Amino acid sequence: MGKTALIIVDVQGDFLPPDGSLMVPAGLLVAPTILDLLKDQKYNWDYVVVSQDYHPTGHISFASSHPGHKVFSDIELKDGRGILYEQKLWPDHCVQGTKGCEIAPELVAKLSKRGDTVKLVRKGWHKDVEAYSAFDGYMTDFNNPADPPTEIDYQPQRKIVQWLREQGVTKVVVTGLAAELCVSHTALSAVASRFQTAVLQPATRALEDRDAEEQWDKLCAVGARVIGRSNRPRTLRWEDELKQWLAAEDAGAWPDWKKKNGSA
Ligand code: VGL
Ligand code: ZN
Repeated sequence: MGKTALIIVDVQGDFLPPDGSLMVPAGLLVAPTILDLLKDQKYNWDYVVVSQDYHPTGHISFASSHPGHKVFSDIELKDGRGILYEQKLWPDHCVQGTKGCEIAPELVAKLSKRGDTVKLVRKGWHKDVEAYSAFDGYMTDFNNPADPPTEIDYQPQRKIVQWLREQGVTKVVVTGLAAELCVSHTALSAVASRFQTAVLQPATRALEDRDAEEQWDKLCAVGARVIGRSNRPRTLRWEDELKQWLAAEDAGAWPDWKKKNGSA
């Protein structure tokens, strides 16, 4: 049986009430649920990966870096890699060294006891590169984090995927903030790297619920599982649904056609 990893995305001051600059309205509900997940022996996480949005001042995603453009507007940009893309402009948030960048202290207290089985991933660290997926960050020690690299990494996913594979991880469960942005992008990366992937909806919250629903549909379409989806009829408590998914030999995250082609 493969190993499991719990991924905790961006549970940081600036995404949390009461005064986060990019506050997820019900964000405070996420940390207690994640703490329960970590405490409960029945889930038995082999590894935990914690992501941290980690921007320098003047980051390309900040509206304040583009005078004349409003917060939450979309703008076409060329990033530090020369890639043209559409950026939604955010208020300044998760600036390195600020309070708003800090991971929720109750999570830090619990996670810091896990030794080598917890890793930190910091993303969006380069001034001119946006990153939503936890797989696009640099991986470091949770208890003794290293400074960011100096050069852009053109294939950041490789190292994280390789590390997870080396540990024997086959299943990942994604939780945290914000549901429709960094959580869903992280889950999409996990599917693309062929991990059996679940999002645990009760352990995420969205900036906009409707946008999250759209992302969950997309994730289901590529073979991920959305556990505990709140607007669907349910026959199982999400705790039991999660337990069953974790126990399944083939949790079916990768589309069936892969198997038919004999390449799974
Ligand atoms: C996020 C917007 C900008 C997130 C990060 O963590 O979901 N959203 N940066
Ligand atoms: Zn950000």
